[in-house]
Amino acid sequence: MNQVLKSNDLCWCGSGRKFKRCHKAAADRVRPGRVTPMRPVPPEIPRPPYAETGEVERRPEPRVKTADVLARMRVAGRVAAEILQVVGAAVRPGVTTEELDALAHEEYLRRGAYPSPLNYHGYPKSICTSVNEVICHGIPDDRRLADGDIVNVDVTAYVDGVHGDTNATFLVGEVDEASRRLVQVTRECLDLGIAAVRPGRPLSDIGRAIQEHAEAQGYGVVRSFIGHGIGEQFHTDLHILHYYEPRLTTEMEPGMTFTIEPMITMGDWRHRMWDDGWTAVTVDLKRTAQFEHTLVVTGDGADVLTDLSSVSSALS
Ligand code: EYL
Ligand code: CO
Ligand code: CO
Repeated sequence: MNQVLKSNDLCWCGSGRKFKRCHKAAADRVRPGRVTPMRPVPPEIPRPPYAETGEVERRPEPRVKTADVLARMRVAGRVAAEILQVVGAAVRPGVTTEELDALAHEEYLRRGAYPSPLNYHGYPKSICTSVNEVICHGIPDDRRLADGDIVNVDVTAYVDGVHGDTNATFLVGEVDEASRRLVQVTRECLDLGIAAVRPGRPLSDIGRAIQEHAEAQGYGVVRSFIGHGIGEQFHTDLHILHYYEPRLTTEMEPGMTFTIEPMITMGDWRHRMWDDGWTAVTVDLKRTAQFEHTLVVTGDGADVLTDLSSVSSALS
């Protein structure tokens, strides 16, 4: 389509600007594809309450978890991390996001896990796959990943009554330097957010660390989608902002569990929703990346529950 014009050619519109600085993003933009019906989960796999109806009822849930809940969350976190690793290894040019979903679905079932996204508020798939300008909640479909794309894969596993939620952005084939830098800085934003976790400190420390780094690198921080408390429910009322909000004075306490999942943009951080009601894209169609971990606040920092390389996970 747009392959007639190379990135550095003058744009067809007569602006006098290079194609890549003008209409390239619009020509390349991700479009809604064909979505297959929900995949079944065998009855022997325990399901969260919303699995049948798609309706999510919030129940009160302690922010500080019991040792029993925490032990189960370590398992759910590790399962989610393993599935993310398997799916990430399958990312390559030519694969459809639907095929990644099918692979993920199989990997959940193999581990006795229910895919938490499936039928959550009616969401139709077992993972989210968010390509290029898609900020989050992209629905796996028949679009083939193309050389040069970036794709975020978001996995949440429900195991033994608790959820573990993690995501990462993967490079598809040869990716341009600017996008690779976006992905790297986004990973650093998550790491800095985690490093800001400390008992007795306000939750606002997390967003401040993330926003300072992102903006110093010339990037935007998405405001409309946030991290969240997690445990027996996929989302609890604990809100984790990725930008500085001084009114977020809630103190972090040992045993609290939540996700940090910054979405960082090359341009405008504001989003538009596709007509499907799920897929959020950047308003300027510039690329965006995201990384996510589930963690528990410890006596002196954070313990990441969805990190395969962490010592605690290895020993649990
Ligand atoms: C399903 C529900 C609107 C996820 C997360 C999948 C998507 C759009 C309603 C948050 C909210 C994942 O925490 C999440 N990801 O890290 N909804 C989610 N859905 C969905
Ligand atoms: Co997630
Ligand atoms: Co999440």
